[in-house]
Amino acid sequence: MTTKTDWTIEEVRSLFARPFMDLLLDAQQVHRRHHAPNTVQISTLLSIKTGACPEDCGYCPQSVRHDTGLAPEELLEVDAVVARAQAARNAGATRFCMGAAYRSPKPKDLRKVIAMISAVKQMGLETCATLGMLSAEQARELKAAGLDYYNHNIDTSPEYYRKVITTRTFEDRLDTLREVRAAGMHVCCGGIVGMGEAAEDRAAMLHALATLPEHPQSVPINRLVRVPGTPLADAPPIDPFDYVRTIAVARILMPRSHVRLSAGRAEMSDELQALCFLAGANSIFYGEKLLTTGNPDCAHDARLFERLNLLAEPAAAAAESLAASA
Ligand code: SAM
Ligand code: DTB
Ligand code: SF4
Repeated sequence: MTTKTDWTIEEVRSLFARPFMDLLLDAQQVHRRHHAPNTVQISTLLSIKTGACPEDCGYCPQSVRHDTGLAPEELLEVDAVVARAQAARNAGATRFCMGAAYRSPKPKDLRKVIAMISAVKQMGLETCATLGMLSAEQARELKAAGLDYYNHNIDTSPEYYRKVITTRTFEDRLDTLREVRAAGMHVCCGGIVGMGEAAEDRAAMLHALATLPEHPQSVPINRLVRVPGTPLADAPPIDPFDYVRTIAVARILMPRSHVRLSAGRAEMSDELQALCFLAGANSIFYGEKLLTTGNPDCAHDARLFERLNLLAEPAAAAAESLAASA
């Protein structure tokens, strides 16, 4: 069965305009047609190279241009990454995502990252990396090393993008996404809300994602973590219900994708997260840290899963749902 990729912006706007309860009911029904109910895919993040990034992304604590007090760290050693992946697997994660504060990876660093990917893959974990812009050749090398997913977010609408980042363009992001698809890797691509964008920008962001040649297999919807020292430190927080609406519309537009309740969970109540799961979110980042900022502690998340009768999705089930969507 093919998945609709020709959504019009009017269709997206009219989903956002629906009464909240109707939208949630529809999103949950779409969710149940395509995914096992009550199951959530679990990824753990690790920053393998931290800070001192030359890009000027207004939201990011790792940009060299913002004084956030973050201590930069060189690329980690392979053994250290393997130890962290082992701990993530023991804690119940099925996917391990390695993030680096690069504009794009340098050849020497890429060789080391490739060794990390092969080692993590051999442990039976799904692998994901986010390393900035890639050439076609780099994407092929990562695929050959065993990389399952590449995370590269469009972050916001094409129009709002240039107000948040000036050192690269929205089209640069699309170019890398094309290379990742061409290399045969799964795409993890979403964005951030709560950056002072208008409701129209959220509609345009989801429209851009849902009209890619293929829906990203994984769609992280981050709620901005407002880090002091970044230009967006004082951005007005998004209404929590508008965050839930964004999740619900993403679920309806991209029915087979995993929609991830991503950054920002540390500031969300358990009740708000439950509403997000009802709206069709079925993936989270698990572990006490995202890349440089905090995430709910594991015991709290385990208890939340218990209270909501949620189960961790086995890696195999994630693979099956991907195969069904192919
Ligand atoms: N440097 C690479 C890049 O930009 O693609 C990879 C790492 S970058 C930190 C990965 C993603 O983290 C960004 O695209 C953005 O969506 C997200 N991110 C960064 N800072 C954030 C923040 N303060 N709140 C929410 N999401 C954030
Ligand atoms: C994504 O969409 N969110 C993650 C992951 N992909 C790499 C990163 C969130 C970063 C939040 C800010 C920080 O911890 O530095
Ligand atoms: Fe660098 Fe990525 Fe942060 Fe932008 S989002 S400053 S590219 S680490």
